Amino acid sequence: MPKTFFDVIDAKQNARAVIVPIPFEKSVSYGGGTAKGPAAIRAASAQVEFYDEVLRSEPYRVGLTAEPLGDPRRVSALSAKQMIARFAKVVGKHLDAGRFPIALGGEHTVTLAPFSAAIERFPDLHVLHLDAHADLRDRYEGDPYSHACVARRLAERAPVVQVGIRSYDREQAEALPALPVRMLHAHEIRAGVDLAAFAAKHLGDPVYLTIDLDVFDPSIMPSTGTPEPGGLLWHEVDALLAWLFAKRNVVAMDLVELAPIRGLHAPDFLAARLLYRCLGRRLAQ
Ligand SMILES: [Mn+2]
Repeated sequence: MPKTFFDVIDAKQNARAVIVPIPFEKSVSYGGGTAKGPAAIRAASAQVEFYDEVLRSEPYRVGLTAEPLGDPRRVSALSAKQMIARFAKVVGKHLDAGRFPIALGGEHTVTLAPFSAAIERFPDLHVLHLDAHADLRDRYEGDPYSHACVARRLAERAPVVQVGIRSYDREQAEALPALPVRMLHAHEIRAGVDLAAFAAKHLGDPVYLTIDLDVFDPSIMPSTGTPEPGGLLWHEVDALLAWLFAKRNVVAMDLVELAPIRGLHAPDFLAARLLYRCLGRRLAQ
């Protein structure tokens, strides 16, 4: 068995966190490949040191388990509604067992599965959404379940705080004032607006966290379907996560939109490292 933190850190009986791969890819708008994201993160996770130098601990020791990787073709053959229903049930089962679920996409639409499970159990849920894109379209090419509409679907059910945004159209800009959405642009962060202070002011509790990996700058995260220049860097995102997990009750999260590029390992490793850091920060609570 390969030495991966998906495999090695398997404590099914008393696991406090669970990784739920959802290799679903349906509504590609530019580059594809997100169905291969979970497998690439698992492969990269074999290289992650179990000792976290920031947290000064070995997060895996508190117990981590994972659902099977799943077959990308079979999962992607589901309709979005079927995918949401199936994986909401899987995530709900783990929430009821007291575990912290992290779903791995797949395209951003997969967020609606763990989010649905979470808000059924935490009706007062708030969303923190890290992304380059606002994803606030009501429909995209006629599809309300397109990855380009995910934040709009979330905002129908919970207040949303968006961070790192640097791409949306006029229709979304005009819809924004009427939506329960607070947006912090990437250029405002670069101009010195403090991420944690913004979140502290606008983000309620408990929290669902969704991270579209294209929130990172393409220089460190080129492996996404729709990269945008001017993104966030590793320590900026980690500082926000440090604040978040210390100050809010994060009940579930996802990491989506990794579209691995063959032979380019650094972005896959970034995703694996981010996953491990989130687990460590959550389980240290
Ligand atoms: Mn995005």
